Order: sequence, then structure tokens, then C-alpha cells
Amino acid sequence: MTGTALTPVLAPMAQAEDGYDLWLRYARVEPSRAGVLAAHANAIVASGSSPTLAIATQELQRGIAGMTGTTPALSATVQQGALLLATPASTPSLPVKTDGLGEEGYAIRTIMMDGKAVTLIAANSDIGLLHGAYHWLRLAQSGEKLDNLDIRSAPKIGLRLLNHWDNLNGTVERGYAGQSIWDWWRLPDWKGPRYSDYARANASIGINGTVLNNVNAKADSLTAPYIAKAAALADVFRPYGIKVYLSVKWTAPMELDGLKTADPLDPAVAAWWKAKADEIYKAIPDFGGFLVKANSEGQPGPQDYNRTHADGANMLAAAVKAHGGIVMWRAFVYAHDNPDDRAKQAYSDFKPLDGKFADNVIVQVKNGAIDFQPREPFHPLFGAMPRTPLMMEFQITKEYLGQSTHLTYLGPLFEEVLDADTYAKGKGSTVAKVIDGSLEGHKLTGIAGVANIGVDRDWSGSIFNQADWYAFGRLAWDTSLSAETIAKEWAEMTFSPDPKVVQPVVRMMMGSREAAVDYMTPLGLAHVMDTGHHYGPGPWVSELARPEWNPVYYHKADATGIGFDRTKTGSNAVSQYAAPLAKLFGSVKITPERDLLWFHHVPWDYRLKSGETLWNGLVHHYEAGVNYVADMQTTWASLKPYVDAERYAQTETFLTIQHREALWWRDASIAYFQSVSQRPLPAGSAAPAHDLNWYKAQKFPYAPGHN
Ligand code: GCV
Repeated sequence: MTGTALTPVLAPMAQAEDGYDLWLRYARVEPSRAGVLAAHANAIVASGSSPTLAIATQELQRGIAGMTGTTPALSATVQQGALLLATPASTPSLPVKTDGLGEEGYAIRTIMMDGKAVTLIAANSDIGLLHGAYHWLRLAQSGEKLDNLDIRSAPKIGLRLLNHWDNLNGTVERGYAGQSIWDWWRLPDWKGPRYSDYARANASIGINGTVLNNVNAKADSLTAPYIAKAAALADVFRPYGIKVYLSVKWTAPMELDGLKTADPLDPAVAAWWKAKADEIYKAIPDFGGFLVKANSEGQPGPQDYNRTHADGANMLAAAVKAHGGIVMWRAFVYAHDNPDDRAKQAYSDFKPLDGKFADNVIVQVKNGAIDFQPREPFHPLFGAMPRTPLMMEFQITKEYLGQSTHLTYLGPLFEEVLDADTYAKGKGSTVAKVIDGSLEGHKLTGIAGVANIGVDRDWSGSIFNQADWYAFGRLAWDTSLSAETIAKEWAEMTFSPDPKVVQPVVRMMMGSREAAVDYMTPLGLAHVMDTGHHYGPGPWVSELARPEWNPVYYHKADATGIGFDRTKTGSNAVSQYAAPLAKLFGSVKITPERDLLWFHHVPWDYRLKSGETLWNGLVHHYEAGVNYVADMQTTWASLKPYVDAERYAQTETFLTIQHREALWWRDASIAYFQSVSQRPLPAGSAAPAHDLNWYKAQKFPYAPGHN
């Protein structure tokens, strides 16, 4: 269908859709494209048999039937136009080499077999075939060509996981898509269809593991009834190539079995964890391992016993080692009694531990040093621990980027971080190379995304939030993909491959994250959102008990200027980066303006590159963000004829909310910062709609996602 402009008449999109089908809609295509699809998949020939292979062939049948109206037969014999799925084990004479594809990769080739043109999906395992089937279906749905295919694809990163911050009572910390999809109460008996649909969606983008419960963990997850519940989910996910993992609470041995201590060097504690691991592996033989948040935000940990994070991680690692399990130990730490810059604390704690972790431990590091802000420079630990595998933690759920209603596509944020150069081993030492292990030769590699999934029919709280889940999976599989390519794929499958739809949708998406940066935290500002729920602006908040809980700690606005001095004259956080970056970030003149106030306290009348003062530039950034949202509203309105009514209306309404809230962010921020800067607004800029006290008085005790 590429190049064939759809018109509303040819493709009446009036049929309402609720978003449940995600990017796997397999919508009916026009007759000429249906002919192309049928010619390239008129039968499916799969050698071997397994639950995974059955899922792959059924998915192909479902997809082709949806798009063409005809279900291709499963056939034992090769015919012209067949789609073949084979591994070297099932087909020793496989005509395509599978070396280098690993256990999860695949090749898709158009070949001649017995004089017949066929499409062969080849892999070393049935999971690889499943991934290949989804790739072929992506091409089919996106209107791509299906002849002369010669594709090879294998992930460089081993662990591609979702982290659910789901609580056992069904709530989701920082969840904006309804309650948890895990029905813990009725598990293990009732396994509703959501579970296999979840696995299917994840397999389609290459995600291969899921941490089921919140990192703010309850010990109860490790009791026998809850292990049985996790095992039931693992059984559903297994044929999709997805393993389960659990977050654990450090004091579980004390809480569950009355041990006197949780000291990692106490043999009784180690023995408890070993027995617990054995119990879990008995129920879930392919259990992935543990995720740990320790000595962070009130969670207990080894430091409570004067032990290090490495002591704790290694003790747990020993418990799962014999089973092939791993431990993901989070580096998200900062302490109330540490007066140092919060942005420096994780590095200070973990850098000295480099080389001290067991070989089945991987340290999980958030993308930035504070906390999933609209923009943060990459975390200085990336590139700073060469002897330790580090995995990335992104947040797919948008705690700080508009939660469920704002259209802020995260692909560009993920891409910006992955492509950032750490200079750890000279130019080109990107964060992507740190986490895929290629920079230091690590075999244990991983990337995690905090899930944005809940029981809402559309899974993610909005249609456009689905793109963030999709983008995470696609980048985890292949960090070299561009956010724009991914947005295009997603839009083609989610709406239509018609360029009249795809181009405007991709344009909206691509600038949307920068727009949120502009109307929330321009020029390197961070953490200026309101307390607790993090919904909406609160730059004035200053009275909370811990300094680093207050926005004033982060922006440091005063009569002289604004921004956090992280240079030598300030906290010297810049020294945690490799020399070229320490130099770049250390100088106000050359620091990229997007990070200016992250690293520098800058006078209000400082001249930006545009020639305007910092104060005027700040105001203009807020306005640019608001204007971008208004433009998205106009663009979306122009797409009304091409999008089904239900999804059109949801996005239209959410953009209205976003515009209102972008204006609120602009006005509240300007009202507050103007009270500090005492500068007039630049010519042409409207005064905030209300006075500062009005903004301060807004309270949201029931905002979602806040524990
Ligand atoms: C799971 C931030 C969030 C918390 C979250 C924490 C973490 O502080 O606001 O809700 O807790 O990060 O990543 O552990």
C-alpha cells in the first residue's frame, strides 16, 4: 500500500476501536494489497512442533486473515508463495545460515525452493521463529514490500525486561492506566486472556522478561501462595519467550520466618535465601532472578548492617547461581543524611564497588542521576564502572511527562540517552555500547522499562502511550533504530500506512517530548513538579523535611539567577563524567543550552545563544511548549476523517487536557519565577492567568499513581 494514498472513501475508518489490539490490529487492507499478501503467504509450512511454533503459525494465520479475509492453510508441502518457518534442528538442510542469530534472532529470506519462490523465516529456536513471524507481520501491516527479502536480526542486549511497579493489592505505583493487570487474588486458578495477550504484545517487540511486582516490595511475594501465582503467570508467558522475575524485600527473612537479622554476611540469612531460591525454582524452573531496591527511599538493605551493596547483591547471587539466575541490583540510591548533591550519590556509592560484584549480578541504573525527568544528562555511572555489567532503567510510564493524558512520545528521550557519548574509552563510547556489553566485553547485558500497563482497555492509559511501550521494546532489541523510524512503524500499524496519516502523526510525536521539556522544565531545569503525585507544577515547594524532596533544591532560583551549580564552584558533579564531558559541562559558555541550568547557576540577564536574556528565553521556552501542543491539536483535527471515532475522540480530548495543563505549567512557573527574578515579561508575552497564590493553592490529593 506504500505510495497508494488512502482516501476516506476507500478506507472508511469509522469503525470504533478501543485500542485493545495495540499495534497488532491486522486491519483489512485494500484488494490490491490483499493480493500481494496472499501471493507471499498463501500457505504456512512449519517444520517441527511446539507451543511456541503453534503461537507463531497461529499469529501469522490471524494476521493474514485479518488483513486479507482469507486464512492461509497450514501445509506440509512447499508451494509457490508459501511462508516457511524452520530451524536447523527441524530442517537439517536449511538453506539459510543461522550463525550469529543466537537463540532469539532470525533471518527472513525470499528463496527458491524446488523451483518455487517462498519466504523462509529461519532461526536457531522456535522463539527466534516467533520473533521472525512478528517481523514479517510488521512488514505486512506497514505496507512494506514482501519480495526479495533478505533480513537478519538479533538483539545485542540479553535481558529486555519490563519492570512492573504493581502492588499485591492491585494498585500500581506511578501507574496511570488503571489497576494492575495481575489479578493476584484469583491467581493461580484464574488465568484470564489478558495474560496471553500481554505476552503476545511483548513478544511482538522482543521483550523477553518481566518483573512482576513493585521494587518497593512486600515480603509476601516470596510466600508459597504468591510463588504459585507467579508460577502460573510464568506458565502462560513461557511459550512466548518471556521469563518472570521478582522484586524482593531485603528483610523478607525476618518478616516471613522470624530471622533475627538480614545481614548478608550472616550464614543463616544466606541459607534462607538459598532455600527460598530453591523453592522458587522448583515452581518456576526458568525463573529469571531477583530485582532489588535496597537502602533507597526507606527500603531496607545491606547498609543497615554496615555491609555494602556488593555484599548484599553477591549473597543473593549465590542463592540463584546454581539455577542460572541473576540479580539486578538497583543503583537508585540517595540518603537523607547525605548532604551531598543528590545527583552525585549513586556514583559515590557504586563507583568504589566496581569489580566487586559476582558474575551473575548486573547493576541497574536509571537513565539520569535524579529521577526520570523530562530531560536529564545521562547517568555518570554509565562508562564509570568498566568491570561491572550495567543495565539501563528507563521509565515508560510517564510519572514526570504528563502521566496518562499528555502526548509526549518517549522515543526521542530513549534515543538521546542511548546515543549519548560517555567518552569512557574515547569518542564513540556511547551509553548503548556500555549496556550492550560491547564497550567492555560483558556477556551479561540488560535494559529495563518501568511498564505503563494497566487494566484500561487500551493497556497504557492512552493510545499514544502505547507508542512508548512499543518504542522501548524496539530499542531494547536494536538500540541503533531511530525514534522516528519506530514512530513511523507504530503509526502505520496503529492507524494506517497511508502517508496522509503517518506523516502528520510522526511529526506530532517527534517534537512532543521537547514540547513537554519546554512547558515543564526548560533549559535544564528538573524536579519542579508538585509534591508526591508529581502531577503539575510546584516550583515554590520548599518546606518538606528532606532538602532533596523540595523543588527549590533543584532550581535554586534567587534574586541573582537560577540553576544548580554542579561545577567546581558548586557540587562538582561534573567531575563524575569523563574529562571531555567534565570540561564541556563545567563551562557555562559551552554547556549545551538544553542542560544549562542542570549544571550552572546562571544570572537572569545572562545572554543565551539567541541573544535574549535567560529570563526572556525561559519565558519563550514555556510558550513554545504550549504552542506546540496547540499545533498538535490542529494537526489531529485534520486527521479526523482517517481515524476511527473512538480513538480520534480520546486523543482529541487528551490534547485539550494537555493544552490546558501546558498553559498551567507555563503560567504557574512564570508566576513563581517572576516573583524571584523581579523581571518584566518579554514584550508580547501574556501575564499568567492567576496570581501566584492561586497556583500554590491547587491541591490534588487523589491524583493517580501515588502510593
Ligand atoms: C518505586 C521515584 C518514584 C517512586 C519510585 C522510585 C524508584 O522516586 O517517585 O515512586 O518507587 O522512583 O524508582 O524506586
